[in-house]
Parts: sequence; C-alpha cells; structure tokens
Amino acid sequence: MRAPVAACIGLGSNLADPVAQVRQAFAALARLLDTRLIGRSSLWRSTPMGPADQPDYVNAVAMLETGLAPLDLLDALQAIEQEQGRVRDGTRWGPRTLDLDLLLYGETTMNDARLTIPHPGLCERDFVLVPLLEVAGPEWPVPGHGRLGELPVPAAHGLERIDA
Ligand code: ROI
Repeated sequence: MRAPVAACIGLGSNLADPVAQVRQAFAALARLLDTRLIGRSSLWRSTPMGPADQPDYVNAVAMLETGLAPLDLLDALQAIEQEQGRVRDGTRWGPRTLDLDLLLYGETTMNDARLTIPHPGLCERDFVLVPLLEVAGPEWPVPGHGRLGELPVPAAHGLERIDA
C-alpha cells in the first residue's frame, strides 16, 4: 500500500437539495477504501460561475488522508458523483447534482489527459479557495503557487456561510 497522502476535494451542488447532496457526499468520502476524512469545511452558498440562469450553488471542501493513487481516487470520486445522480449531458458549466473536484494531492503536480493537479480552477475560484482555507489553513502548499494564504481570493460569487 502507498504511504497515505493528504488530498483536498472540492464539493459543489446546485440541484436536488444541494445541502443534502453535499452532506451525503461527505459521508460517502468518509467510506472510501484506504481513506479517512480528516477535515471538512463549512457549507457555503455561492452564485453560479458560468450561465446565470441556474440555481445558486452550495460549495465545500473535504480533506482526506488516502492511500489511493490519484487516478484511483478520481475514479472513486466519479463513482460517488454517479451514485448521487450526476448526469453529464455535455452542457458546459450547466447545473449539477454533485461535482467532486480533486483539488490537491499532497505536493503532487500532474498533467494527465484525465486529471490536472492542482486543479486548474483552484486559484481563481472564491468558492474553492474560501472553504479550502478553512480546512487547510494559510500555510498549506499549493504546488507551483506558493502557500495557500498567498493566493488572492477574488470576491466574485457572493459567498455566504450557511452552516459551521
Ligand atoms: N459555480 C459555483 N458558484 N460553484 C460551483 O461549484 C460551480 N461549479 C461549476 C460551474 C458550472 C463552473 N459553476 C459553479 O462546475
């Protein structure tokens, strides 16, 4: 088995009771093979990035300690998305019941056809950075970008904390 690595996962939902979707996803992450859920952020409401004619999102971040390799973890995240009713209809930036993004995997950088780490949207998305700061703290390394607390947080999507 691989040495466990701390991995951060971004959660987002804007369909079918988003708060329940995100809570259910935390529970599913906690059950993953070779994995412990070691941190979870607050839930945050955010206005949509992309087409505005869709419901607001609920966003959060989970921190895992995992022995799964990056692509195995990606498979596991996509299986949870499928279980929670995600339909990929090809619409770019359309609404979704559950989106799980692999944001960070230890200090690994990776540029594979299926997976780029750190997640390419991480630096420009307040709905990722704000919950990520809650779980990882400002000293957390972001490969290629210094420390998390050094990244400017754009105030773009009206973030509101909806629970602790
Ligand atoms: N917008 C917000 N606010 N939160 C998300 O999680 C989110 N996810 C997406 C797109 C459609 C880009 N917009 C989003 O995938």
